[in-house]
Amino acid sequence: MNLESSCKVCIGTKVKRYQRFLIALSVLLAGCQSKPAAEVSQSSPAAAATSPVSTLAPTPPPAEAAPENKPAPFRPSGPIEFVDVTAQAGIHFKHNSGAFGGKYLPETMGSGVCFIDYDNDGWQDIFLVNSMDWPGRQTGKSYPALYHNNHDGTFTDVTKQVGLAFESYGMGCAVGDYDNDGFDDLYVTTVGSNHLFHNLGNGKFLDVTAKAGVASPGFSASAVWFDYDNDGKLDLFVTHYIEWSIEKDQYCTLDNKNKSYCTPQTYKGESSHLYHNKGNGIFEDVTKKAGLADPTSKALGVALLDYDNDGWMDLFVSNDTEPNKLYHNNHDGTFTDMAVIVGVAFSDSGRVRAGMGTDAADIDGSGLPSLVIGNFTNESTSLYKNDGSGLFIDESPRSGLAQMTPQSLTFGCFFMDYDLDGLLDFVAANGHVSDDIAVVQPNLKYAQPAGVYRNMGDRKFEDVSGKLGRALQKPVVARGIAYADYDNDGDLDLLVTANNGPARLLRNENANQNDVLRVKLIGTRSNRDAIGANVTLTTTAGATLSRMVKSGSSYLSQSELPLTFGLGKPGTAKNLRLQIAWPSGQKESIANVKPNQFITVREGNGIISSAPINFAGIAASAAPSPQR
Ligand SMILES: [Ca+2]
Ligand SMILES: [Ca+2]
Ligand SMILES: [Ca+2]
Ligand SMILES: [Ca+2]
Repeated sequence: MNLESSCKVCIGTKVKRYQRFLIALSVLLAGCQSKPAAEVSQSSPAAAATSPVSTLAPTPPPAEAAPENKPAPFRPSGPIEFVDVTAQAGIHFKHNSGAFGGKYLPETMGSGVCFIDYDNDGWQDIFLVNSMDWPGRQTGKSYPALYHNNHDGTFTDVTKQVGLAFESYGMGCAVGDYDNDGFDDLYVTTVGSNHLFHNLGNGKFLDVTAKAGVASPGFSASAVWFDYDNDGKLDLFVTHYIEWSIEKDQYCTLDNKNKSYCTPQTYKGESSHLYHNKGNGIFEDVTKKAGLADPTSKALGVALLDYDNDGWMDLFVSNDTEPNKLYHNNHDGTFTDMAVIVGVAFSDSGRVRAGMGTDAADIDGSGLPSLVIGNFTNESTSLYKNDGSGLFIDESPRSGLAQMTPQSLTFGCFFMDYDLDGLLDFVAANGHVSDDIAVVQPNLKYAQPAGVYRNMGDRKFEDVSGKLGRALQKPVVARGIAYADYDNDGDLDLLVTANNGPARLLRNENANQNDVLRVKLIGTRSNRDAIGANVTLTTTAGATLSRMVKSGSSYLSQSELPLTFGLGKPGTAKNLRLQIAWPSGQKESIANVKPNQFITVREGNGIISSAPINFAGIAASAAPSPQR
C-alpha cells in the first residue's frame, strides 16, 4: 500500500464515525421539506378501452376480453439464449475511432448506443454514436446512425432523411423529451462540442444546440436527462472526462518501444456540467450555482437514483482514477457530494478505482436502489447495497461479483432481468483499453466476452455468461450497451457496441416463457417521459418489485424508457397492484392488473391503453402493430 492510499484509509476511518450522525441529520432536514402528495386511485384497467387515448402515445390496441374457451396463447420453451441477429435485422453499423497509430486517447473510449422510439409507434428504434477520422487524416465521412424499427425484426437506416448525418468525434447519447411535446429528443456527447437534436415530430431532427446553450465543450462522456428541481421540465447533466486535445496529447508506452494509450492520471480532470431547463428551449449552465463544479473529477458514467427516497433525484457519478461522487439533491437547486460519507467513493481499502459504466436499481425488493460500477481489470466490479439508513455497504465479495470479475475491464453495465424471474440480474460489456495489453500482461485480453450474472436472490449472483449462447461469449472490445424489447415479445434484448468495430443486436430467445408486465408512463404534471417516476408492483403472492424510469446509466448509452417487470413462471391467479410515485409528488395506485400486457399509464388517468404481449414474436406471426 502506498502513502496516498493509506492516507485515504485514515480519512475513511475518521469519516465513518460521523457517518450515522450526518445521515440522521440529512434525513431530518429532508423530512422538513417533503412535498405535499396528491393521491389518485384507479381500481381496474377495464376502463382502459373507453379512456381517451393520446395520438402521441405509443398506444397498442386495447386488449380484448379473453373468452373462456379460448386456447392458451403460444408460449415459448427451451433454454434462454442471446442470438446475434445483427445481419438479419439489417444493421450494418461500424464505429470509426479514427485510430491511425498515433494513439490519441479518445480513440479507445467510444462509443455509445441509445434506444429511442423517435416516431412514437411503440417500437424501439436504435441510435448509434460514431466518432470520426482525425483532422488531416480524413478517409471519408463518418456519421452516426438512426435505425428505424420496421416492426418485423428488421431496421432501416434513416440517418440522412431524419437529419442526423453529421460528423463529430462522438462519444455518447441520452434520450429525453425536454420540451414535453411527446417526442423524445436526443443529446449527443463528443470530444469537442456536443449536440442537442430536437425531435420535430415529423420524422426530422433539428440541431438546436446553439439556441439551447448546451454545447458543453471539452471531453464529454455519459449524459443523463432528469428533473432535479421537480418543475416538470427535464434538465441535463453531462459528465466530462479529462482535459485533452491533439496539442495536449502525451506520450506513454507499455513496452518502452511503442506508444500506448495513456492512463487518465496523465491528464487534468474536467468538470461535469448541469444545465437547467428554463422551458423556452433555453438551458442555463448552473454547474457552479448547484455546487457541482469540480475540475478534479474524471467522470465517465452517471446513474440516476433517489437513494434516500425523498422524491428528489440524486446522481451517482463514476470517476476514472478519482473518487466517485454521490450528489445528494438538497431540494434547493444545490447538491452535496456524499460519496465519502456514505461509502461509495473508494474501494474498501481506500483506493480510487477506474470507474466506467454504472447503474442503480432495486435488486433485492427492498425498495431502495443498490449501486453497481464497472471497473478496470484486477479491480473487479463494485456492488454497493443501500442499507436504508443512508449508507452503502460494499457487497462485491459477498455477492460473488468481486470473485467473478477481476479479468474483466467493464464499460457499459446495468441491472436487467434477462430471465424475467423478477430478480434484476447484472449484465456487463467488457473490453480492454490497450490493444497491446497482452504484450505486458499475457493473462489479460484486449477483446473480452460479455458477462451475465444471474441474481439468485439474497443478493448473490452466479456467472451464467457461458450458458446463454455463443454470441455473448464472443470476445469483442465492447464499450456501450443498452437493452430494449425491440421485437415486442416481452423479453429484453441487447445492443452492444464495439470500439472501432461493429455494433451487434442480440435477441433474447425464450425468456418470455415467464410472465411479464411492461409499463410505459406518461407524465402530465411531471416531465412527459416520467423520468424519475418509481413504480412498485405487488403480486398476489406478496412479492414486491420496484423500478424507476431512468435516463443515463450504463456507459455512453441509454436503454428504453418503458419498464419491464419479470413475474416468473406462468400462473392463472396472478393479480398485480401498481403504486406509482410520480416526480410531481402525485401518488397513483392501480389494482387488478393482469400480467402479460403492455400497458400505458398517464399521470392522473390510470391505464389509458393496454395490449397483450405477443409471445410468438415477430418471426412467428404478424404482430398486432401498435397504433401509429
Ligand atoms: Ca419507433
Ligand atoms: Ca427541471
Ligand atoms: Ca433475473
Ligand atoms: Ca424481446
